[in-house]
Amino acid sequence: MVGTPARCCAALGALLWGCALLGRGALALQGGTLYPRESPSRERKELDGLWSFRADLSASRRRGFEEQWYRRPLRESGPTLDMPVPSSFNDVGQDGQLRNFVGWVWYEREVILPERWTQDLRTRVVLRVGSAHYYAIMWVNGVHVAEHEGGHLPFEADISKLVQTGPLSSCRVTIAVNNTLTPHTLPPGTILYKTDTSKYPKGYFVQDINFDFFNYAGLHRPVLLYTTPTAYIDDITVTTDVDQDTGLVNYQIVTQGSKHFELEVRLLDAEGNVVAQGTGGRGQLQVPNARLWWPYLMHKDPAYLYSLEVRMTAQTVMGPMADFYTLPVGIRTVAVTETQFLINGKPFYFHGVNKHEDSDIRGKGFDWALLMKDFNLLRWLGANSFRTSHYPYAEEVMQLCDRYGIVVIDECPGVGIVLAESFGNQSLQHHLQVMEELVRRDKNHPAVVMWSVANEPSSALQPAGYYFKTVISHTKALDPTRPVTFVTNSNYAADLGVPYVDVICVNSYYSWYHDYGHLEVIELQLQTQFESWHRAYRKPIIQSEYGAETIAGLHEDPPLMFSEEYQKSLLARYHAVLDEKRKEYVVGELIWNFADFMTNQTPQRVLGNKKGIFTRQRQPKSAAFLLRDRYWRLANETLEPGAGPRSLCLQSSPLRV
Ligand code: GCB
Repeated sequence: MVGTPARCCAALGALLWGCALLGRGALALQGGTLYPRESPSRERKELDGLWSFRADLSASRRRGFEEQWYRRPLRESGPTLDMPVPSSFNDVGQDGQLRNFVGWVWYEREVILPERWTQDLRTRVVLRVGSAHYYAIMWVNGVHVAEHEGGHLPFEADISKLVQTGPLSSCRVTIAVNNTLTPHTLPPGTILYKTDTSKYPKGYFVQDINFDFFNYAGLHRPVLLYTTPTAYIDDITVTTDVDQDTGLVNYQIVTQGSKHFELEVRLLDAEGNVVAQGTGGRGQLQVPNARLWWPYLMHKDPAYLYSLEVRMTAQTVMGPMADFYTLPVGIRTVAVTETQFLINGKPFYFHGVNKHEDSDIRGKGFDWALLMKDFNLLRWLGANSFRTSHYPYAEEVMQLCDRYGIVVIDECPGVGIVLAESFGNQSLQHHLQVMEELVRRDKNHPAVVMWSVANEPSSALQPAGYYFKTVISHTKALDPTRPVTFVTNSNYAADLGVPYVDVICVNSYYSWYHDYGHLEVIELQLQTQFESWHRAYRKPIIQSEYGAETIAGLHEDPPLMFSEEYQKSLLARYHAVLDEKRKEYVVGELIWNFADFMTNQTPQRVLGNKKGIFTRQRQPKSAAFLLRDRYWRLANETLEPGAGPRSLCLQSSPLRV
């Protein structure tokens, strides 16, 4: 538990926006963040559904704290709305004020707990939030249990003591969420007060941001309760290697709750046969004739997963206990040379997309149907990879990537770092903490092959060199097994961060933001871009964004901007150069963007960003078919002759769902 209500309110008294932002959230981060899975020793209870909700519309946005709304059921302190969880709150209602609301919103849910959870003192009950954007404070039965900064990573609180105090079998979960962004949050933002009273009412302010997606807010991912025994497996770290035909699985296990325990680990293949076993908190399992985890379309049997079963048996003052946790494990290696990105020692070419977590009504709210649609589209397209532009995606997304062999560049929310004050120590410390949380959450996913610490920062600013050197070396220390990058749009000669990356990821929008309307300049400009970067750094390069705004159904030939023809021509011209350079040192291309997505309202955006090859409703524009032909052709080149799946790749419906 973190702090007391009294402390919490004292801290809140001093601020209007973004709560304390004093790193107190770090207290909620101790320990591992293993995804809550059911096992013979663990249960789950999902709290998805309708929650009570209220936006604090008071001028100070602090009324909820002043009146201590968390102390009593929310309905007793004023009117409430029904709000779905998970979902952004912005687009659910008919109220324009809520869509653009900035400040604290309050969520509350009463939960009935199984009797065993409240009576059995050998049970540990944990409350876990998948994502609350941006700053969250959580209470159970009016008691402050956790605080977390950052909208895209999970946090949790052990609430056993609170729910095991008496015969009560219900608990009231209250979560206050603040979407305010400041120069020191990730992503950063600024609150602009408009003080000219001839133009704006008193107290008028807007949230300013330097990134191109709508700052959706709320409880975006599942909230759940889960149990473990009080002596439990807290964290598992797996790294893998390959020695000829033998797969090496290195494991490290952290436990809590007892000093007297034993650990047994077993590695099972997909048919459930035990292929290796060991004991103790760390060790190496050797798997003869290992089946490797290969990316989708790189092998006839991609995404092979083993299961690592961990069993802890402990002696405690309350008697013997056992905890079980099963982790999917893919055996694969990743390496980078001056010109190549290697997976399992073979050159891998990223032909994929950039995505957003974004859809109608639910905004950034997690949704299984949308997720499956997106994965089906990715596989239809022949995409073998995506970047989690511009923040970590839901854990369930990463699990599907493991399962389908979709390779991931895992990006933190470091987008829009453009102001000098966002390169200071406060921002840097928070950025380091976010990388810790991200690596802790995603380190065991075979699909994750590279970390991206930022997108398009002002990396030519003087402090950027030290800043990125520090963030990147910290990330490498957290995870020495994966390359690290950030995505740049700076000039190659001025960029101070790129010296520290393993792979250069470059965004460019030739013939869109520059020389717009002039498709004929693309080839020359793109060649110059690649040659300049490679000459300067001798590192592999990924074209991490390129694209054109396209209104579905708008046709113009010869191509004019915003038409489907223009998007196709622009892409095709990029592809001509990519086809030359991928023979040398270009190791990937990621289209901007998979689907249209919502942004702030600006004169440049027509109901959001329309650079998707699919509409926001996931219907294809013409460019989707162009890209599909290309990706399947690229995949077909990669497959070894005689490997069989060439024909699989050429089938019009190549999916085995
Ligand atoms: C970029 C950004 C991305 C934008 C995109 C665009 O360079 O990385 O977030 O949405 O350009 O469409 O302008």
